[in-house]
Amino acid sequence: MRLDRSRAQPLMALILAVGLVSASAIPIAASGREAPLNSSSPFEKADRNKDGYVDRGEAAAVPGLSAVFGKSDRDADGRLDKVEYGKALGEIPEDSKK
Ligand SMILES: [Ca+2]
Ligand SMILES: [Ca+2]
Repeated sequence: MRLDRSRAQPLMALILAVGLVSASAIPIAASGREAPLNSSSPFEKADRNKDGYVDRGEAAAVPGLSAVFGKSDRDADGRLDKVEYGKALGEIPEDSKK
């Protein structure tokens, strides 16, 4: 009995440690400056009509985006594709995102 107990405890500690690490890794990864690329991506949300671009009207719904729209529209076609949108989000000052 004593043998089983002393062997089980390090194993339990390992399982607990692994569980803690994998549980805490998620918030750490998500707290980065970039928007998380999960199922509800900000681009999909901003692209209301699902044409694959965020136009100025759609950008108006995203706080701070209108101010950086022109700068972020690299090919000047009047709309942001996914790459441009990602860069635009990086351009928005933190205090205008709230
Ligand atoms: Ca659109
Ligand atoms: Ca563009």
